[in-house]
Amino acid sequence: MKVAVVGATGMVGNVMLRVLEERNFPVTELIPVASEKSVGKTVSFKNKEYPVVTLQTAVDCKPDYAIFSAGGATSLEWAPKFAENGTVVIDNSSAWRMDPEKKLIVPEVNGDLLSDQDKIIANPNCSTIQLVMVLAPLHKRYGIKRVVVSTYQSVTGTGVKAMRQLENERNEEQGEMAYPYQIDKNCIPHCDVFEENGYTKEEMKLTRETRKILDPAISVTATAVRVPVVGGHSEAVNIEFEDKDISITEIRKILSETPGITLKDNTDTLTYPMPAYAQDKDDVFVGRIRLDESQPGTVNLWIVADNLRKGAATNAVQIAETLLRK
Ligand code: 2RA
Repeated sequence: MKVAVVGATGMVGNVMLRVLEERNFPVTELIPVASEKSVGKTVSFKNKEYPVVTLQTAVDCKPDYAIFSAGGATSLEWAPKFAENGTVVIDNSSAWRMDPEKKLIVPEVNGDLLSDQDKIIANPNCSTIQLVMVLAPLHKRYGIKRVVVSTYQSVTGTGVKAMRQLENERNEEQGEMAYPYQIDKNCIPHCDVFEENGYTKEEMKLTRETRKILDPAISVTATAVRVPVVGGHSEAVNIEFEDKDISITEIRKILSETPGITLKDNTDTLTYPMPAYAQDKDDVFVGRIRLDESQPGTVNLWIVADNLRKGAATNAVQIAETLLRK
């Protein structure tokens, strides 16, 4: 398989290369793509050095797959060019997610929708992926009416500049600011840009993408917060079900038996998910499962996942793996 990784030198692109290696995806030729300033550099993959090339060169190579993590503008312009050449594009930007003609896929949730006719496939936003991984099996069993989610998002979701800002602040050094405010010892209720309705794009992604993936009838409202951690995103989730006869024991059983989910839920042993322990892992971790005592048929729970792995790179590679099995 010829595989192009567009954005290969970026934070997510680097993780994509590692995941392709770890999962032994059948890459016979890697085509790393990055910005003009990186052309000519090399990236290491399976103990071999591959030269970084331009987007046009990569299109001309007619790869079997092109996995993008290079921003929406690049994807909107170049994904169709790859697709016209017969390449299957899996895009990690938001460019195609809400396109009614494009599929928005979490393999464990709706991977069965994929077909060999799909040429541009959208990878959901990281905070959406970990959320729907947990909602999907519960929606199937009880029917979900409404979801209220508050996120606690790692600075890695913003990128290298944000990580540098956090490190500089911790070392009491000056440097470029990725955020309008200090991030260390702080929480910033602002991920991405604000929309007319007072929500941020990040918050509306959770609403729009969850409804597209699971069910447009589900009501979703979100608050997305940036926090000074690096291991992954955390989410406090309140789920109101259509079926009011819910059982915490059954919910725990359903989640523990769902592929891709690890249950960490025992307050007697202080067992619950945390981003410092989710880092570099591919599962979605769930705990703090408890009835919402203020409302029948409603549960609270806590979800943590590495936003660079299952939240981006691993999910994208799993989409490619799913297509290989078709
Ligand atoms: C963030 N989910 O965390 C967004 C993009 N990676 O900022």
